[in-house]
Amino acid sequence: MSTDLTQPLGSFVRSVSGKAARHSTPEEFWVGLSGLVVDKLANAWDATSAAYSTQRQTAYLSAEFLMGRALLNNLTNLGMVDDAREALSAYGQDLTDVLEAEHDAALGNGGLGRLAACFLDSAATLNLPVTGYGILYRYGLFKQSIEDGFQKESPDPWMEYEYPFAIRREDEAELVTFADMQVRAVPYDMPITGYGTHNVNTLRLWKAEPMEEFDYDAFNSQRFTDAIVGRERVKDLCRVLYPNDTTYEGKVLRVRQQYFFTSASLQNMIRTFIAVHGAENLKDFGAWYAIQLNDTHPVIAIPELLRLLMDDYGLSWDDAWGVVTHTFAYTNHTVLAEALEKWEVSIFQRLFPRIWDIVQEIDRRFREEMGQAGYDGGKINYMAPVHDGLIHMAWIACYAAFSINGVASIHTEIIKRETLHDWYEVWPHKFNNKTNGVTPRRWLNSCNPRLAELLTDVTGSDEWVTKLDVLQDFAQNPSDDTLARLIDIKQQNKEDFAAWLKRHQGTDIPTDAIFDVHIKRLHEYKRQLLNILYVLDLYFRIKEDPSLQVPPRVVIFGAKAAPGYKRAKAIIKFINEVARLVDEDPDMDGKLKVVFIQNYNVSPAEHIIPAADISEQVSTAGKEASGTSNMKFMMNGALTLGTLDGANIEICDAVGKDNAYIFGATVEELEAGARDYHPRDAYETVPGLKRALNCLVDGTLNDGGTGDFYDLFASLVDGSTWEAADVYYVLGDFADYRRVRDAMAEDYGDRMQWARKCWVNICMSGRFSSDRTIEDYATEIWKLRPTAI
Ligand code: 26W
Repeated sequence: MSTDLTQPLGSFVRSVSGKAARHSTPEEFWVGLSGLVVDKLANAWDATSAAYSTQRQTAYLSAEFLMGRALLNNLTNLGMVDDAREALSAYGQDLTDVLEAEHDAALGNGGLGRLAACFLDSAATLNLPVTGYGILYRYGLFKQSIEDGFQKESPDPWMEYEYPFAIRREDEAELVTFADMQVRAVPYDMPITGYGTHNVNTLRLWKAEPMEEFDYDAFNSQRFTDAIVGRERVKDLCRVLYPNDTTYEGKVLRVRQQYFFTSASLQNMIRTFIAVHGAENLKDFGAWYAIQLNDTHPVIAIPELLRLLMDDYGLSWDDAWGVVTHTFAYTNHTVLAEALEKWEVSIFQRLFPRIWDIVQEIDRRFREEMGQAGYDGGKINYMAPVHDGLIHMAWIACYAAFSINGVASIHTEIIKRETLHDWYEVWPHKFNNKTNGVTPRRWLNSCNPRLAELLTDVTGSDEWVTKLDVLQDFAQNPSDDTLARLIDIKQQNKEDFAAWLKRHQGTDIPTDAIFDVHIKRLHEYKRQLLNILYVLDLYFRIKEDPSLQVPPRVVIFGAKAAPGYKRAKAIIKFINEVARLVDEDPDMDGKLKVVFIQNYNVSPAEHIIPAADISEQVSTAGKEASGTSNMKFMMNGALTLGTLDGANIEICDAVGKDNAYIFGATVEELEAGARDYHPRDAYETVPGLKRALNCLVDGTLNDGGTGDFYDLFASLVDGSTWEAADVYYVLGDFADYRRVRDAMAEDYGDRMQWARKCWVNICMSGRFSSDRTIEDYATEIWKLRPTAI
C-alpha cells in the first residue's frame, strides 16, 4: 500500500528551509523527511510508552549509545522507503543523497556503545519494554582525519544543525545536585522503532542545563563574564564523550557525567513508578524495574538509588538495600585491568558527600558480612568496595547486583576464573553468560540489500529479518545458482564500496581483488600490528620475486586511536607509511594495495562490511571480550581470520572449522608459555619477521622524526625496564598467522568453494543476532514479557 508523501514532505521541508522545496538542499530534505517520520510514528510512540508504564520494564543504563544514522532505519521500519523515494524524486532529490546527508550519532567509542544500540533495536522489534538512558553529548567521538599519515582529531558537533530524532521533553526534566552545583537535567527522547511491529521504544538522553537562564545579578552589575561562566560550567557536563576505549582516566568531569545521567534516570523512573504504583510501594521497586548497568560507567546508580529511597522517600537501609539488590544487573565488557574504574575517595567527598557516606556504609556492611561468613581479613580488604583510598566501582557492582554477566562464553569463563574470581567464589549463582549479538536489520537487511534479496528468494520469505535462525536450514547444499549469485553480489558490493571510497577520500582501489578488512578501535591487544607486519612481509616477498603469483589483495584498515594513546597513534602512522610504500611501488600494481579509511564509524562500516571477503579478528587470545564486528562480517559472508578469542570461538563452533580460519596461541598455551617467551628469538628466526620489523628502524619507513617507529620496534623486540617485550604476542603468533593467511588467499582462488564457505557463515549467523541475545537477557535476567501495542 503506497501513500503519496509529496505534499507533507514539501511542507516539512519548507518549514525547515524557508524556501520552495525545489530550492532546498539535501540536508534540508533530510531534516524535513526526518520530521515527517517523527510525525508518522508519534501516536504509536505515545501508545507504547503508556503501555510500558504499567508493565515490568528494563532500564538500560549506558554512558554510550553508538546509534549511527537513524533515517533509513526508521523509514524501513515504518515501511516508508518507497514512498519517501518517490516523494523526494518529485522534488528532484535522490533518496541516497538525502540519506548520506545525515551525520552519525557517534555517542560511543566502539563495541560497548554499538552493542547498546543493537540491543535497543532488538528490544523494540521484540516488543520488550526496555528504555535506554544515557547522555546527550554535544560532541560525539572525535572526527579523525589523516594528515601526512598521522591521526588528527577534530570535534564532532553532530546535532548542531538540526536533529529531528531527539525530542526535548521539558516536562520531564529532573534536578541533579552536586556539592558545588545544581543542574537541570532535560531529557531528549529518541524514538526506537522496531521492525515488523508498531511498538516504538525510547532512548532517553540527558542534557545538562543551568538552573536559570542567566545570573541576572551578575549581568545587571555588568559582570558579563561571571554571568556566563557558571552556565558554561554546567553545560561542560555533557559537552563531550570521553574518547578512551579501554583505558580508564580518573577525570573528575567523567564521574560527574556518570552521576548526572544515572541520578536523572533514577529520579525519572521513581517518578513514573510512584505515578503508577504509589510511593507506599517503593519497597517493591525491584519487582517492576530491572536496571542493566553497561559496564561500570553507571555503577554510581547503586549508591544513588539507596540515597533517593532513604533520603527522599524515607525507606530504611534494609528496605532500600533490598530494592537495590533486586534491581541491578551488571555486564562486564573487558578483562583488561587498565579499564577497571576506581575513583579517589577525595573526589566523592568533594562532589557528592552523601554518596560517599552511603558508599562507606556499603563498605562497612560488606566487611561485616564477609567477616561473619568466615573470610580472612586480607581477602576481605582486597574485595572491599573501598580500600587504598579508592572506590572500586566493579566491586560495588558485584556486591549489589543480582546478576553479573560476561559477553561471550570464553569471556565469562575468564572473569569467573580470574578478573572476578573472588566474587565468583562467594556468589557463583550471580554469574552468567550472554554472548553478544548484532541487529540483522542494520547489519544485513539495510546495509546489504542485494544479499537480503537473495536470502528472501532462497528461503521463500523475509521471515529471516526477525528470525535469523531460519537460515540454518539452508546452510547445506546451496544450489550453484545461489552460489553464483552470492559471488556476483559480493562483486557488486565491492564496486559500490570502491565508489564510496573514491567519493569520500579520493582513493582508487581495484575491485578484482580479495578485500581483507580490519576495522575496530586501535589497540595493541587487537593487533593491527600483526596484520601490517604481514603486509610488509608480503611486500618483500613480491619484491624478492616479481614473478610470484599472488592473488591480488586490498588490505583495508579503519581505526581511531584514543588521542592520548601514543603507541596506538604510532601504529596508525606505521600503517599509513606502509600504504605509501606499497602505493609508490609499481611492482605492487594489481597485486597489493593498502588503504586506511579515515574517520571509521558506523556508516562507513555499513559500506565496508558487505564488500569484505576476509574479516580480521586477530586479538591476543583472552583479551577481546567478545568482538561484534566478527558477527557483522559473518552475516555478510566474509570469512573469519581469527584467534580462538571472544566470540570467534563461538563463530567457529557454529560454522565448523572448515569454514573459518583459525590461527595462533590459545589462552591455555599463552598461560603455560608466558614466562619463557623471547620475542627477540622470534625476530631472529621466524621467516620474514626480521625484514618486516627492520623497516621500522632502517630508514625504509619514515615516522616524521618522532622516534615513534623506534619505540614500536623496541616494544616488540626488546621491551624496556618498565615493560616486557611484546606483551601481546605479536611476534609469537606471526608464523602461524602468515601460514593461515597465505592459505586463505590460496583458497580464494576456488571461487565456488569459497562461496560455499561464505554461505555457511551467513546461514549459521542466527545465534549472533542481538534478537537471540536480548531474548536471553529478557527471560533469564530481566524477566520481561513482550507487550505489543
Ligand atoms: C573507563 C574507560 C573504559 C572505556 C570503555 C573502559 C572500558 C570500556 C569498554 C568496556 C570498552 C569496550 O567497548 N569493550 C568492548 O565491548 C564489546 C561489547 O561487549 C565487546 O564486543 C568487545 O570485545 C569489548 O572490547
